[in-house]
Amino acid sequence: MLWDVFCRVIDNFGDVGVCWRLATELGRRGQAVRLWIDDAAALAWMAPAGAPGVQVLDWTEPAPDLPPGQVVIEAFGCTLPPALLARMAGLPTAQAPVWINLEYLSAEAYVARSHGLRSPQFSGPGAGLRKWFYYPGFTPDSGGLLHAGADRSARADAQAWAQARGWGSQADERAVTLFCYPNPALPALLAALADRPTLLRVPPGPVRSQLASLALPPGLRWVETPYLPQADFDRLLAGADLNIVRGEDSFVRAQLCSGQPLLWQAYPQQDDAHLAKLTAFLDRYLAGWPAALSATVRQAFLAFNSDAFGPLRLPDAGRWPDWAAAHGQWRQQLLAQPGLCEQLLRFVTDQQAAASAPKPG
Ligand code: TRH
Repeated sequence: MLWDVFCRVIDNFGDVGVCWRLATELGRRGQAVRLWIDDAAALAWMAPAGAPGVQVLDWTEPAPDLPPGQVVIEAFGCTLPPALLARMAGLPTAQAPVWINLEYLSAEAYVARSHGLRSPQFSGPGAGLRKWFYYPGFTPDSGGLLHAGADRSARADAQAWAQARGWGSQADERAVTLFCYPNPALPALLAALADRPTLLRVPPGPVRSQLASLALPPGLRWVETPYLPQADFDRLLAGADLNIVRGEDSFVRAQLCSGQPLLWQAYPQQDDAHLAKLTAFLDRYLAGWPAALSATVRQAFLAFNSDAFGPLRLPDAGRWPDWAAAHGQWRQQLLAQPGLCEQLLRFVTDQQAAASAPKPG
């Protein structure tokens, strides 16, 4: 099938990162994908080699007036070009593309309620069409998670890879990825990490200037990692002892590519909406964890996302194996569920079959 995926970059790299993963995973499954993107700059380092089956196209205004593919994905409600909608609406129902709005990830209860809902269009250039809401999520009643990269790199291979790049940890050091937004809790985090020698691997971003402005506690050191292709970024996560991640895509990769724990800084939203997202995630993630570990980790996540919850502490160094074991069980639980791409393909096939089935009467 031919898929048109539309992506508008709001800020940072999550919009393009998620769309690129989706496109490459579809391509790997034999689908043809046109990825329309309004700002492809980040793909120069995220995807320098491209991917089989994926064509990247400039989403200019007005967008090129081409016949649509069989599936049209509107990532994160980015609003499709009016001319494309008009073309789609002009097709007989059985030939109209399956139009999907791929939503942001959340663990909140509305995801299961809203996943797969239909939105008939009554006005505008797409009048007569229907759009489907597709919600990624952590549970079987959601649209699932993109599994891409989960099996890319075993921990030992990823560690050897980091060593070869000059970012290896020494024998007694633990390795921590630090990919977060500037964060008032950073000094407390560094203090909490200082109970053992620790190497921080820090990708590009404003947190580097914050780090540079702080006096590092003894035993901590940091190295800068460059912008990496997405597959190498996954490797960076796979080889670390703790991944401090942000936004959406690195947050998911830290759960699927690594059996070692994570700490997440949610993308800050107005009215603290991200805190509801965070607590919904923690309720699922920490379910069944030993009580003391769960309480410490919950507190660490909360304090890392809002100074209302400080101070930030981490599990003691001796508890890290338990922390990793509990995280590893969550990871296995996620990997046992069908991935987003597999579910999405089934969803599309079902909608196509329903659209071309003879109508009763
Ligand atoms: O960059 P993010 O903060 O992205 C966002 C966006 O701000 C978006 O608007 C918001 O809606 C969303 O978060 C919730 O964090 P995220 O989602 O982790 O995206 C980072 C992407 O960049 C991810 O796909 C991994 C990729 N990446 C690399 O491939 N190589 C690298 O070296 C680095 C640093 C990142």
